[in-house]
Amino acid sequence: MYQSLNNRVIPIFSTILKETLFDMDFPTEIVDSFRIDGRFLEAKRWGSGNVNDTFLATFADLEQGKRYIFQRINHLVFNDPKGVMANMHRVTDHLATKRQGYRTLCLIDTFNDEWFACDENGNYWRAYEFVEGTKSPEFAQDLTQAYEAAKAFGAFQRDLIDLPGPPLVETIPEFHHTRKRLDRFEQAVADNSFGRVEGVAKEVAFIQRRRGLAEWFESKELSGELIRRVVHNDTKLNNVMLDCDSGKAVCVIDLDTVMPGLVAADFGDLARSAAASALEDEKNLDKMFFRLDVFEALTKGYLETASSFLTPLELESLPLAPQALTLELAARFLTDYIEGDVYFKTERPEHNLDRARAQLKLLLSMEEQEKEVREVIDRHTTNPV
Ligand code: GN1
Ligand code: MG
Repeated sequence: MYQSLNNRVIPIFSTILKETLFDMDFPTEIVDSFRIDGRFLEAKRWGSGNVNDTFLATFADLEQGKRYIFQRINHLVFNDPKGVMANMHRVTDHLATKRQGYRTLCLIDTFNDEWFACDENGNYWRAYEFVEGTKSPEFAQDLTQAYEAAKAFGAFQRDLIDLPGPPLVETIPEFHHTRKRLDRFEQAVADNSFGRVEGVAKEVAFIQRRRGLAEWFESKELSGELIRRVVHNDTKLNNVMLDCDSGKAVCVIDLDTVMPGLVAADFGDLARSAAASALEDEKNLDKMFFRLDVFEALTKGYLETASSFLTPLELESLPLAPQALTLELAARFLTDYIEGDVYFKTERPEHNLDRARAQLKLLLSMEEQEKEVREVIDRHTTNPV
């Protein structure tokens, strides 16, 4: 990568290991493990995920080519890949019984009757049918996309309320525990292992001043006022496939982090991604602000499907949720930058720093519009449709 290791202690996993895994080619023999008819033709890298490796594979079928997604689960991030797949199977099975206008990811099983297969390097792979005729924008290009995606995520939460069986595996414990994420950030700043903190003093201070926001969510969760439900936990706009023609939401994807959590995390992360005016790693900060019109469309969509089950305190948590999730992700990106870029995939030396700065600019814009954000939510709560 961009940094020599210099015998320093590297948190989570080493840069060398990360590089080996992230630069991998598609191991074509893996396709033989899955129950797929037809002859494998080709696979190409797909999507913009920051953690897993995704490939779109084409198979020659009797009628025409058929396409499947193959994905390597990053087991340095998800250290219980079997738990991830067990969750995914339970969730997709349950959603498939609902038939409420959305498709469910269709997992392919292996000849060993498992939902994953391992390659010769010990990587875990899964496969599912590609959702044809759809697209997944990074941020909303029009209000319909925001409305549709939010409605789909609300329906996703609603349809999992009666998921039978024991709680889902926590695939990444305390994933959206913002206060603990900030503690981890403070630790990285204190360690300053790569000497990068001096260059980001302004950003560090900006994050530190906002700790109270994380503490509000923590206190409401500890007191039991905010309840934990099955939520998606990674509700970026690009995790909803939208029909290319009608723009309607077709399928919620990326189910690795579906587990108990707060609805605020889903609503907040969707607003963070969909209502941003620019890409997550935009370098020109003048281009990055929070779009209130998009936020209104997604609030309308989310409350259409979620207002039937949300508690009064969950509703009260919604206005601050976008800020909390944006603060959390900014802190995660900056932590990764300070620790030498070991978690998120990076394409350039200061990629994580650019991402952190873009998120902080977005957060500032959310803060400036907090009053309007509250008015939008009030309007759609008292007058949901
Ligand atoms: C990661 O890889 P992707 O895009 O699905 C991250 C999310 C972040 C997101 C930011 C497991 O998701 O939490 O919000 O990047 N996923 C994990 O783009 O850390
Ligand atoms: Mg994800």
